[in-house]
Parts: sequence; structure tokens; C-alpha cells
Amino acid sequence: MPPKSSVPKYTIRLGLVWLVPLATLVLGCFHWIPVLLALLLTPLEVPKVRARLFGRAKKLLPCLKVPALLRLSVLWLLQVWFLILWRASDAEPASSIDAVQKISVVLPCAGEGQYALNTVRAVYETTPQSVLHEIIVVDDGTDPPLEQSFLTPEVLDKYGATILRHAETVGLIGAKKDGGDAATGDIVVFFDCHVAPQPGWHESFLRLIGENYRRIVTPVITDLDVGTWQQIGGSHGQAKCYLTWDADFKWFSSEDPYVPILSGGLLGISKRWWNETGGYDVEMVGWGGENLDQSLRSWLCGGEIMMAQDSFVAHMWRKPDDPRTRANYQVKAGAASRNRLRAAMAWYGEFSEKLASFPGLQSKRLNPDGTPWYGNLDNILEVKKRLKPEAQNL
Ligand SMILES: [Mn+2]
Repeated sequence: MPPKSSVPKYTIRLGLVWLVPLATLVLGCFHWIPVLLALLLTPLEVPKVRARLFGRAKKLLPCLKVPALLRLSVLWLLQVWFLILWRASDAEPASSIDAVQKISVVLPCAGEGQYALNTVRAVYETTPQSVLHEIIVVDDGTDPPLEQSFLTPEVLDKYGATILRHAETVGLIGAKKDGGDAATGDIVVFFDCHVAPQPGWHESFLRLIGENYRRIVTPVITDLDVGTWQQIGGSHGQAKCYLTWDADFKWFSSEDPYVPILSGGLLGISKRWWNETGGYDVEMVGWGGENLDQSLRSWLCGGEIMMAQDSFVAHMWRKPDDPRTRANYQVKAGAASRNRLRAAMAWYGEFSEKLASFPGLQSKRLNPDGTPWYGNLDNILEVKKRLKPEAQNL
């Protein structure tokens, strides 16, 4: 009578030897190394094959001196261990695909003089060449042109920068719009023309936008020493603002990484989300309010805004008692409040009625021809209709 038990015994063992490769097939994480390990053990587990291969020497094989279950456990351990290592290292190339995304840095500059050069140099020196696609300086009507003063062709060449020139000053919003449209990198980063990004600033920009192209990222904004162009006061800074009913914003801080409203000029956005959201409102004039519009565009149309908590950009704050920080360009009076009202009227939906309770905004004021004084909102409403069709009647 044949020994009944030997047949099922080694078949079961064989099944267990091939358990992990079979499981990887089912789970979709197949790799040939666990197969190879199973192949190596297979002949040892089949008595006939084992006898043929090793003959009497089989008794000398150390692995046969231990119980089968221990051999199997070691096999599983090796197979699973390898799979874990392989999956972990596989995650690396995935994130390095994000890491090879190229950044275009756009610097709107109006009358910034030496600060334009300092900023270009700081961006160049803190951004690895493998990541920095270009630096676009938008010279917004500086007189004399930056190209003839601080950013000569030699300087531009040295720092891989180009100049986009407006013969007349159009204001920060128009400068950013043109710079953003001209940028050809995967990610467009806007900085003011008086900043010093700190080493490593770009890493979280790449990671956070790499995870979600509809995510706008803002750095922690710290203080800049205008004399030395170094960050001062450590890495304590601000990144978050919230929206108020009167179409304005205030600074605040909180533990979570989400940002309700951008403070203004320092942000990164994927070129794709820039294109889809249309960048900025072309009807806004000068400076101010574009941060509300851009924030609402993102949040209300399926995007979001996050702060890069470990990314620091030292920024020159304009201080009334420090003439070195004075702005050297003129902003048309009333432009900012008109811009803010445009953003609110376009995005507040049914809540825009609330704007009438702030007399300073003059939300009901009309031009002599009966049209709203804040102008035509069609270009913003087109974005809203396209990205958020369910809200078009709001
Ligand atoms: Mn600034």
C-alpha cells in the first residue's frame, strides 16, 4: 500500500512554497525574485526530486535538518521582505518623477532697481539647476529699463533669466498675468521682486503640487534684511490669510496646512491649473484683490491652497519708517477696492448681496450708462461656468 500521507504532505508544502508568488499575482504586485526563491526550494520539498538531485548528500544539507515549517517561514520572510523593499524603492522613482518637474520663477518688477538683481541672484543660488527651468523678470515699465541698469544681458545670461518688458507700467496684476502666461515650466512660482528664497524652498512646492496639480502652494514668508539680503529673525513667518465679508483679508495662523486666502504675491501653481483657471482677471487694475480672486477660483473650482510648512522665503515688508522699502511705482487710486469688489461680485454668488452692507465698497454704484462701476465680470464668470457649471446660476 502506497504511503497515502506522503502525497498530500508534499503537495501542501509545495502549495505553501508558492503561496507568496501566487498571492502577488492576485494582488497585482508580482515580481520574479519571490518566484526564484520559490523555485530554489521546490526541488527540496519533493522527496523524489530531492533524492535524485542530491542522493545521499541530502542528509548533509543544513536546510533539511530543520522542520519544513521553519524552511517555509524563512522563505516567506525573504519573499515578503523583498517585496516590501521593492515597493518602498518603487515609490522613489514615482516621487522623483514629480521632482524632475521644472519650475519657472516669475518676478514682477517695477522700479525695484538693485533689489531686482538681488532677487534674481537669490532665486538662482537657492534653486537647483535640475529644477529651475527659467527666471522671467517682468520689467513693468521701469525707467530706465532694468536691462540697461541692473539686469544687463551679461547678468541675465549668468543667472539664466529673461526679461519681459512693458514699456508702460501696467501694475502688478498685469505683470503677473503676462509672466505666468509666458512661463513654460511645469510649475509657475511667483515671487515679489524683493525676496530671498531660503535653500530647499522648492522641495515642498514640487511635492505638494506633484501630488495634486490643482493645489496652489504658498511658502512661509519671513523677514528680509534689506542691507544684507539675508533672512532675519529665524524661520518664523506667516503664510495664511482668511477672507472677510467686506472683500478683504487678514493674517492668521493655525496648525493645519490649508490656506483659505493667499496673502498676495508669493505662490506656486502648476502651469496646467494656471491655464485652466485662467490666471488672473484681465480687467483688474494695478495691485490688490487678485489674491482674493485667485484663491476663490481655486477653492470654488475643485482646487485648494496649501502652505509648504518647511519652505521659507524672506520678504522685504514695506515699512513707513524705512525709506529703503518704499515702493517706486504709482498705483491708481481706488484700483484695489474696485479689484476686491470684482472678485467678491464674481465669486460670492448669492452672498454678494451682503456686500451692500459695507458702504465703502459701493457695490450698487453704477456708471452713468447704468452698468456697474466695477466693470464687466464676463472673463471671471467664464472660468466659473467652465470649471463649476453647477454654480453658473449663483
Ligand atoms: Mn512684497
